[in-house]
Amino acid sequence: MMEARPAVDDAALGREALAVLEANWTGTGTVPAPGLYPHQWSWDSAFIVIGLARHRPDRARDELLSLLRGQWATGMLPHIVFHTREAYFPGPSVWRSQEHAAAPNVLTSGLTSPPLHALALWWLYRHTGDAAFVRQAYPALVAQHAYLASARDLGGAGLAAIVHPWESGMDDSPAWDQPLAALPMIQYGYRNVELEERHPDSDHDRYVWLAMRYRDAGYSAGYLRDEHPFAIEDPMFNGIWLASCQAMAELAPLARADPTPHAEQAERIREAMIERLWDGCYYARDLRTDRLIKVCTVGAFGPLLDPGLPDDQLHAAVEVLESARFMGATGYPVPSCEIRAAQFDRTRYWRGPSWVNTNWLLRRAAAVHSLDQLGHQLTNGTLRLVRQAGFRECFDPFDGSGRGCRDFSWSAALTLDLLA
Ligand code: 2M8
Repeated sequence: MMEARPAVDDAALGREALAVLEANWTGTGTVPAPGLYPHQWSWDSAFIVIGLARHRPDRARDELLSLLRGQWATGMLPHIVFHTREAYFPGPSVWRSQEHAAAPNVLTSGLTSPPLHALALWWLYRHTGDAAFVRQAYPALVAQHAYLASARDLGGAGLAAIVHPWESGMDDSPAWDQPLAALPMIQYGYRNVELEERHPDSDHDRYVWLAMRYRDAGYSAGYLRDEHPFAIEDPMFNGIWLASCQAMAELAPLARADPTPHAEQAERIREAMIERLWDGCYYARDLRTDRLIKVCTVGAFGPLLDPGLPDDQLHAAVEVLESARFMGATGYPVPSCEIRAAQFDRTRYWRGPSWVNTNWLLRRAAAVHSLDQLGHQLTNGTLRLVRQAGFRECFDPFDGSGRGCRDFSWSAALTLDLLA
């Protein structure tokens, strides 16, 4: 049920958000939340950069640079940069990044995450005009995008494939149920009590098994292409990548570079998503079965971030978003899975609850398409969630009650942006 919280005005909410981010700053980076997530997570950091852009640009710059210290020589930007040796499972002793020639000195995971960083850099530039910082960060992001375009184009059509549910940022999304079920039954018994409300142990064991297979193959791109059993073209991951390519095209002149390759990359992604992921709604494509995974999740709306999305796709996708399958049926925006799906669960993590980060991404999409009413709904609904329940990790989309961690960094950071 909804927790009672004293009413807070905008100024007080902003101060609370900044205080959460200050408390979650370790001196080198911002942890997603105290306790459960004691390291730096990649797309969390990008959202934090976005939220801090207006208020603490110095901290936003440090956050991004700190994350970039974890980049591999291949260009891969890892999904976790570790600040302490263990304290989270799977930690450095599982990933063993230090044994890999391409890995940096700092300990990291071996997987990547949604490439939101160029959009975050663009956002920071937009609010600070700091071209020198763009020049400093730009080469790392060129390398990140080149890695995705080469090592991750496993389908050969111009999209980047994720090779693990963790890479989607939405680990237990119903979209991964089928591909996970096709893996062998694993029983490690790595029980993590805090994760109990999220995914069954059997799924968590499969996550670990998949990560270790990739590790044992030397994090090799050839292995991913030819053998790895989990390879998926996800519309949210690629929609974010496309938006980041467009951001790179705008930033390129500041870095005295040519914008054309970034703009061309964005077009390739747009065309490939329509060709391969569109069927009345965007779906993820399982490259191992070469079939669409026909469950509609909040990930379906990633391509809306593209200002060049053709009208047909734009209108059809917005209709689904506003319908009783998503926002039209819940009191709060936006459930992480369509509510009519058998897998929908309002209490479980990425299987139903609403998240501030995906709401923010959709609000950004509404802004690029001048969908003002949708934008207001997303802004007001999200602010209502945090005002009522605090900076929780996620929220029940029907009654707005908070779920998961408290003092969650991206909920606080993006609230700052929503308040502006
Ligand atoms: C969640 O993912 C981690 C694994 O990376 C976990 O479940 O332990 C996701 O919500 C992901 O999107 C997020 O980046 C991470 C840290 O907030 O937590």
